[in-house]
Formats: sequence, structure tokens, C-alpha cells
Amino acid sequence: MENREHYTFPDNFTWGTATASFQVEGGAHEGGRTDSIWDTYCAVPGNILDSSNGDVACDEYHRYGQDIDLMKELGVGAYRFSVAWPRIVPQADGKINQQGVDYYKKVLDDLRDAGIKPVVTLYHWDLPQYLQNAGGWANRDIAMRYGDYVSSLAHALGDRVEVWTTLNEPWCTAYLGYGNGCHAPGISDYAQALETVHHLNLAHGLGVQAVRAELGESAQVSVTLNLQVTRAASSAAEDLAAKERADLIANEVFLGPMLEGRYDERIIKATSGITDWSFNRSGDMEIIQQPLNVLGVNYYSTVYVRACDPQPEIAPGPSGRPTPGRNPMPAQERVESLAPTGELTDMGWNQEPEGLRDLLLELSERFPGLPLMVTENGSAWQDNVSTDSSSLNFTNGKIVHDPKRVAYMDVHLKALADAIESGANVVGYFAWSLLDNFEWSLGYSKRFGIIRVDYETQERIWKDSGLHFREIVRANAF
Ligand code: PNW
Repeated sequence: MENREHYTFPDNFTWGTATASFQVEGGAHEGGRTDSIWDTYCAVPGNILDSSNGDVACDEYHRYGQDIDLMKELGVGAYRFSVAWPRIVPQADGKINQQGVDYYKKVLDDLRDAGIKPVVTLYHWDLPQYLQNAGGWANRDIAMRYGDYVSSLAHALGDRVEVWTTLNEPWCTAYLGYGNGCHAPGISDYAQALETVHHLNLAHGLGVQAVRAELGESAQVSVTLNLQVTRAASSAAEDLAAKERADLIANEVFLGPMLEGRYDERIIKATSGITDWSFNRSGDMEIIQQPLNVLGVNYYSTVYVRACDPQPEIAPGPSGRPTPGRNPMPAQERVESLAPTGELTDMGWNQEPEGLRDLLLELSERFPGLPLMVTENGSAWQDNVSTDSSSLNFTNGKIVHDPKRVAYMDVHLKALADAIESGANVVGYFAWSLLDNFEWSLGYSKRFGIIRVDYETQERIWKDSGLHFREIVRANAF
């Protein structure tokens, strides 16, 4: 990529920060909330690296006011957060919990007063446990339950919300939750994972319909996908075939139905040993393919693959337990992922900003007229608190120097600016994350925040990356 001094973003470009309910809220037993599958998953010894859970997290349930003030200080125009389904519909009877609705109304009202636009994710993985007891995402009925939940929420929150996002990263739900088992509900069963893919797609379509039925055609609706940027290790035909196989199962299973109303024939063929796709009933595609106002893209890194001799399927572990080494996606017997290279982030992920640029350009070419929004991008590093430097009074005399997070942000924003200059239709960028938070199976051990959380005291401590982001947001350039 070209090395320039100055990059300017389009007028009206949306800068934001992102979080998700289970990762920041806490208040797990307050306001009528019942358990989600993540509460259950965290309670099983060995599932979470540091044996932690979401009971308190960043205490956002009580501290949203203070954190909205932080966003004001950052100068961001938007906040992407998610609603906890078990706060809104805590019991199997389907009744709406007014306390849950009121909590999000308060958050939305404070955001409005702060001039920050809410981008609301309707499902960021915290499924009510009672729905898992009925089969979870592997049970088709869940798509209808999801549609009912969205309809009630859209009715209750109405025009307070700027953009509605049906699902966050259905890839993770299907393949980590039901394929690999390293996410809740901890199931390792490829047939269920593919069925789950379809039910997530169906839920997405019903969710879009529900929002528009409640709020009219002017409602802004989106979905956020973590599209995998897979690179072939070489241009040999077998390696290209491995890349294609990975793309089909990771990305095309969502992009095809949601945006083009079909599953690619090659997907059906590749997975024929696992499922016959009879769960894809006639009429489903008409529900799933809905016009979208925005496509959310989460981007962190790339993966290199090459062809290998067919590997025997790694036997699934006992249900509920992760199977180490198991490929999260089915039908990858001839696909081998290479070990990442270069300086890896604390997640063990590579840093390849060109992947973001390529992905955005590819999507804009394939879906002309569909605005894209980078709904997550960021990096985890082990940070340290310094008391040395800052003269800025709002940092309270403490600061985290996180040069690697600043550098990651810079190269990815350059890649974003490059993509936009080359014609990608990108309308916003959200830093993951506003705060350090509960990083799923890795607990609190991985820090993605541009603002630090001291989990002993719940103190928020600025990082250099937060101050840097503040400069960029305020200038709409860097
Ligand atoms: C995303 N992977 O998760 C989520 O949307 C966030 O909640 C999360 O905190 C963030 O990225 C950082 O991890 C992912 O294994 C989890 O490829 C795992 C993967 C991708 C995304």
C-alpha cells in the first residue's frame, strides 16, 4: 500500500465504537433477566480460560451513563451495542419484560441527548437458555421466536434506534457454537451446525420483516457478518480449490441466501455427506432475501489455506465440551490452514490490513449500491497502566501506552481509506471495542478496548489508542 501523510474520509462518514451485551453489561441477575446460553456455558469448569463469567463484566448495566460520557469525549457519532434477548423475553411464555425494555430506553435516551446514533444489534450470541433447552438454533421454531422478539422490541423502542442489525456474526454462532463447541452452547456436530446456518438465515429474514412491519419501509436494517478473508497459499489449482471450499462454507452460506436468495450448488454438493439440506423448505428463500440498507463487516485478520490429503474427521467430543483442534467448519477435509505469520496480536491472529481493503472492494463490486459499514475492527494486546505522563485532566493521571493497538488502527484505517478511494461504498467504521470486556471463551484475559477497564474497581483508564481515535474522529482525517 502507498504510504501517504494524510487521509481524509468522506463527509457524513460515521465513526463509532462497538460493544455487545454479554461482554459488557453484567447485571446478570437484575431487572428480570434470566440466564443466557453464555451464563450456562461459563458455569462449566474448563470452558472459560480464566474461569470467569459475565455476572459483572464492565458493569455497563449501571455505568452506561459514564460510558456515554466517554463516547462524547471521543467525539464518536454512533454507538453499536446489542440487546440481551433474555432481558426482553426472560421466560418461555414469551412475555415482554418491561424492566428490560426500560433499561434500553434509558440508554437510548442518553445517547440521543449526547447526539450519538444507536446502531442496535438484536442478537450478539446471548440466547435465552430456555430456548436452548428447546433445541436452540438447531430447532427451526427458534426463527419464529426470534421474529416475535424483534417485533416486540421494534415496537417498544421504535424510532429511538437509527440502524437495526439482525445478527452479529452468524458464522460464530453456527460453527463455534455448534460445530467446534468452543462457544456456547458447546455442541460439536456438523449436521447441527449447517442446520443452524439455515435457521440463522431464516431468523435474519424474519427479523428484517418484523422491523419493517413495525416501523415501516424507512427503517434502516442491516446484518453484520465476519466474512473470512481466506488466501490460497499458492496459485496451484488444489490450493485455489481449498480456498474456494473455505469461502463457500464460511461466507457463501450467508451471503448467498441473504443477498441473492440462494445457496450455491457447490455448497450443497460439498456437504452432501453431512446433510441433505431438507431443512431448507420451499418459501424460505423468499423470507431470507430481504433488501438491506447496510451490510456490516467485522474484520480482524486473514487466513492462508492449502490443499492437503483428506484428513479423517476429528471425532466430536462429548456434547457440551470443546474438541481441541477440531476445524470449526464442516467439509474442510482437504483444507489445511497455515500457521499465521508476522507479528501476531494477543489473539494469535495475523495483521494484514490489505485483507480489509480487498474485502470491501470485492463486496462493493459484487453488490453495487449496498452501503458497507465496518462494524468491528481492532486488536488485543497485553497493556500496562502508566502513571507517568498525561497532562490531560480527563485521564485522571493514568494512561495506557499501547503503541501496537495504535499502529494496528492506523494501518487498518489507511486500508479503509484506500478502499474508499478505489470505489468501495463504505459509510462507517466502528472500533472494537469501546472498552476492554469479556472476550468469550478467553474471559477477561484479552483486552480489545481503546479504553481500559480495571476489573477490580471498574475504573475506566484512557489508552493512547483512545486518544488517537479521538483525534481521527474529530478531524475526520489522519
Ligand atoms: C467477534 N474467530 O468475535 C465478535 O463479534 C466480538 O464479540 C468479539 O469480541 C470480537 O470479534 C473479537 O474476538 C469473533 O475465531 C470471535 O474467527 C472469534 C472469531 C471471529 C470473531
